Amino acid sequence: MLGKFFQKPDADQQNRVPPGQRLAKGFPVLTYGDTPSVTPSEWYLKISGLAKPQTFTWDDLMAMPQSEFTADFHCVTTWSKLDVQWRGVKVTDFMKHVEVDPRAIHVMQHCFGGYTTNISMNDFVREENFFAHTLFGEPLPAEHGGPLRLVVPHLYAWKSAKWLNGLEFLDHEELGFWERNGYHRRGDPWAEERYSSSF
Ligand SMILES: Nc1nc2c(c(=O)[nH]1)N[C@H]1C(S)=C(S)[C@@H](COP(=O)(O)O)O[C@H]1N2
Ligand SMILES: [Mo]
Repeated sequence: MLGKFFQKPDADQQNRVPPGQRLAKGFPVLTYGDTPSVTPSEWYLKISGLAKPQTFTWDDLMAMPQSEFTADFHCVTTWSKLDVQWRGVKVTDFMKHVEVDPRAIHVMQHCFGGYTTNISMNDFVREENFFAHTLFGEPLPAEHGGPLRLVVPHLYAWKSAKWLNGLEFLDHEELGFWERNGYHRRGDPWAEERYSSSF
């Protein structure tokens, strides 16, 4: 049944919907806990762990090259949304400003509100990943992670931290919030990496 909240993919969209996913009509909000309220002037992004310690401000981020992105979004709770339009800073452009120790092979994303999620360096530093501050031409709404979130289109969306405020570089894998609670370490939607095999 599709009903009010889901729609059938068009013929040309079918191969973009991963197995077990349905297309959402709107853009659902998926948050564990409260939505933090953070203004751009209060926002910061702290670099820690195996990298030169630094804290980026909103102005620092805005001074970096700004790009437009169109990306598909896949939540592990089985809804996907195609062609979401964002504006922000490419991870690869941002990382030109960060001095990472070559031993760093994993990254922990930290957020206002305490959420965490882990990602390998290879999955993090990809050409199509970005820090988003604009959604469909409007400032990113608080419930979708404003003022700033990460977007990692090739993994389930729990890897795309909202209200991002820290990147911790690690020489080993640590598990974030959902990963400690049964979600998969990596979360590739095309391989249906939904849950950790030990659960
Ligand atoms: N800080 C934070 N980031 C988060 C979450 C969260 O609860 N807190 N939920 C994740 C999950 S499970 C999904 S599906 C997406 C949802 O993004 P949306 O609410 O913009 O649709 O954000 C991810 N990032
Ligand atoms: Mo999700």
